[in-house]
Amino acid sequence: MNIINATLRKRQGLFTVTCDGGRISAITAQPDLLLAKDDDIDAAGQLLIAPLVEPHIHLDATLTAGDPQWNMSGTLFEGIERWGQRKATITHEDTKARAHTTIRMLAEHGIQHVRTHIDVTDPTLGALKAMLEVREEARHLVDLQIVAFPQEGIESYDNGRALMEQAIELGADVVGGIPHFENTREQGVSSIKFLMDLAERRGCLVDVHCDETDDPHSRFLEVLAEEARVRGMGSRVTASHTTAMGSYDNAYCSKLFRLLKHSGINFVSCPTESIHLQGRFDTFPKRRGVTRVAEIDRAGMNVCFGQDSIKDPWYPLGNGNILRVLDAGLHICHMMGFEDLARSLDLVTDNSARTLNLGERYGIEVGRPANLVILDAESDYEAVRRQAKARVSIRGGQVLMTRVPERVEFA
Ligand code: 17E
Ligand code: FE2
Repeated sequence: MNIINATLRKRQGLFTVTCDGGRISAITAQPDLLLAKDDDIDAAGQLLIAPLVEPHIHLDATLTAGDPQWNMSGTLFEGIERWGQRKATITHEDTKARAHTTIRMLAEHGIQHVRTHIDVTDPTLGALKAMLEVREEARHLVDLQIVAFPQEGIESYDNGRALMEQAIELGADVVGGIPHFENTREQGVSSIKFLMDLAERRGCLVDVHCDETDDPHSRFLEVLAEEARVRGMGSRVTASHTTAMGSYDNAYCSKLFRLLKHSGINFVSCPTESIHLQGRFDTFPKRRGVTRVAEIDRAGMNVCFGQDSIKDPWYPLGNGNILRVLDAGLHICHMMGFEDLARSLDLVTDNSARTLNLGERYGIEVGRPANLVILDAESDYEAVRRQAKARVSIRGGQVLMTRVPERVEFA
């Protein structure tokens, strides 16, 4: 199969990308526009990209907002309390149905790689068991990485350590954490040592909800980064949210950034979620409550954007469209200069793939899996400005989804 007349990011001209046996077999520069023949797919000069990536979403909690009660304060902590009420009633089938519906919403928007945080502070590990089945059942749509996420703490939840170990034993891919929620600073620190030991021992990736608060004294990021540095695990470790960094002063941050760079860890920011949940204890002036995305990026470190929630106890909106989060994130993080806009898709494609350690399983290169998306725009800038839709999504060299563009007719 050939995809003709494709614009590729960061390359000049038009290309034909050829897929064979589920892999990309050739990338050929075209001198001119070609006419489609046989089973060619015509990109018509639009962008052909590696799939969009969702690096951070809670698929166990998705589509539960207001059930049984709405989060009225809009804080992270009320979200955790409301989720606790819903968690008491989840069933295997209910969890699977909501996760499958959400994965279809993601796939519709050209996403084919997903990392999901699943709450394992539950003596039955019910949501995790459901999600392990979903990971297999949804394979034709997305590659799913499951994080064992201790929503109510590792040290401050009964049997928290044992539940984390069991979750990895059952087949979770990534070790999670939530040090800022542990009862004491010491527990936060020991939870990070525990989870890094577990990940190192079991050969797992790490993705910690880290300092998701406006409290400038929440400084677990330095602990996570140092553990990653000493163990040489930086590229396998991710710090999610790190919203407290938006409240750290510059003197501390300048010291912190040196360590962060040495550690080589990755960052995920969820800007729509954080602008909603943070700043809740401020009057005016009100903090943005978002980590220093532009500064992390400009310091040469890896940072990407995630959605976090779709209609759950923490965040009532969301629809699976990661370009909506990119749009909001660029605004919120002051990344609207031309150079940022011109490479903005990095934040939802290549940078996210690096966070997920996808390596050679991702990217438009000969020999890599033929997972490709045609976006209805000719550049990153236009894609984000016009909120371009995925027109065709190809997975393993087969068309997975096509979208008929909407047509507007004036009277
Ligand atoms: N749980 C948490 O601790 N933080 C979040 N942002 C969500 C769930 C969505
Ligand atoms: Fe999260």
